[in-house]
Amino acid sequence: MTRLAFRMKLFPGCEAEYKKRHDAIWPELQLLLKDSGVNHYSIFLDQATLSLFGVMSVEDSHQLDALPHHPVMKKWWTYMKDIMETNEDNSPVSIPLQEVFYLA
Ligand code: RM4
Repeated sequence: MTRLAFRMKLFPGCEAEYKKRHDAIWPELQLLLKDSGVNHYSIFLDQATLSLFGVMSVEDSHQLDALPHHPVMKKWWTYMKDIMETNEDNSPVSIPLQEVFYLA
């Protein structure tokens, strides 16, 4: 099991919409993430900077390699691109974070 964390960026004024879309996350995306070995996935918002901090446990990080190519993931990223910073392929700009402390 590995813990992964990353930072993304929300556009100003999109805080409520971001929360609303995640409260109604598509069941097929939930299933895809679970099937990819993702557990305990949280996204925290820093309201001062609009940074989004994603934190997750994964059984094997290589299981995530196929995710960006999956139609459901691509559809979600396209759906989200109007409210957050994205790359050319619509995936969110995602900066990996280094773990410096963990208390189990
Ligand atoms: C985020 C972003 C991430 C996705 C979560 C569910 O806004 O699109 O890539 O894993 O939603």
